[in-house]
Amino acid sequence: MHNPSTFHGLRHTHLTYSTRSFYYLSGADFADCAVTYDIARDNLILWIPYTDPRQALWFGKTPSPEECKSRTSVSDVRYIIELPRYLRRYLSSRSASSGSSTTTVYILHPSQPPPHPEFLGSRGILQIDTVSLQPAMDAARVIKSTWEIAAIRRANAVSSAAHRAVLTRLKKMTNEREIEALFRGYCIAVGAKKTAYGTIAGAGPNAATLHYDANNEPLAGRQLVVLDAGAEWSCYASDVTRTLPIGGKFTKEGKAIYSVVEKMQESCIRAIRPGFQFVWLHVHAMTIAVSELLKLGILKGSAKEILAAGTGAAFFPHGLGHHVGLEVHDVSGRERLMVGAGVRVKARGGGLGKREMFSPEMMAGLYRAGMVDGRGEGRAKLEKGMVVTVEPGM
Ligand SMILES: [Mn+2]
Repeated sequence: MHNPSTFHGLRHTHLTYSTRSFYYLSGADFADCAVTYDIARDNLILWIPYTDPRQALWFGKTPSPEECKSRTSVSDVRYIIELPRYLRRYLSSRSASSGSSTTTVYILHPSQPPPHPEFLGSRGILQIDTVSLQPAMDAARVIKSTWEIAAIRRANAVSSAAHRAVLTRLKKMTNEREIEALFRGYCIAVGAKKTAYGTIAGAGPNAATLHYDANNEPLAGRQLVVLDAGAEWSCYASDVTRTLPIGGKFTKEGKAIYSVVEKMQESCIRAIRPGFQFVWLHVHAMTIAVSELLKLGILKGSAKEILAAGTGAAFFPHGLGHHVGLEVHDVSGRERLMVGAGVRVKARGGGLGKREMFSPEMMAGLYRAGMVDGRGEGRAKLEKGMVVTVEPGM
């Protein structure tokens, strides 16, 4: 697998998708590397570029093989110029030991073939499989190791502290952009140079746009601000969203809605455990939303009827959560977390990738399908080692 030069590229593209998997396998987050894994010998080798001294004058040094070895758990680190010879030897030894003239090399992406495949091909028949590795990588990435969980916890700790730093300064701020600046400045100052996604600081009606990112409107005359912002630590993401009262105090109405969301969140966090279908938690959150909105008099009628009609989706239209890992919306493994067959909706415009929106029809369908008892089939069950967000909203 090859790590292209644009490691710090856009999220939600194939490019970053595969560079994140590259980091997952190799622990290297700099450009122009390759990684090979010999399954039979359990031999994982990181191939790194040699930095010419003239190049180092401008861009600094890339890590040496010794440095890479000391901070990753790969079997070996070598210069990438030796890779073609390694592959050639590998292919000859494979065809000698298996007695077959065909050897398959699995790569993650068709645009990242091994170097000089035509030359390698002359040693036997080289088959390049570009489809099998991705699902295997996703299945591995969806279950986090203790090291990965520690990195995510660290990212979370930075995000939480940065959120609190915003809260203590909020009364003195006049524009959404000051919130973003303080949040990001705080993260950088403590060593989390990058955020896991574009910071969302939406005041007043802007808070209702799920992926608002302009962050440049005045706070004056507005009651609440939604801050959805998370730091990244060692390439691992965090995702924290809070609603804050701009003047320092909630109004009676603001507090009432805030409390509904808080109740949904706390209850889901209490209920979450391995073996549960995550989508059940979504229905659970919706059930609380409907009963609380009935108490407030915002909805009228019977909870059962409202749930069966899916009306709650008008208030809580997004999915309860997603996997978090090397990407803020991390890979799902074999089954998606929130939706089963036939209930997948793409965001309008597509620019933000697939977002799981829950229309009233879908919500009603889930409810009718008996998801409320958590035993419905065909949707992803939570497993030990998965890291997911629990983020109801209203
Ligand atoms: Mn999120």
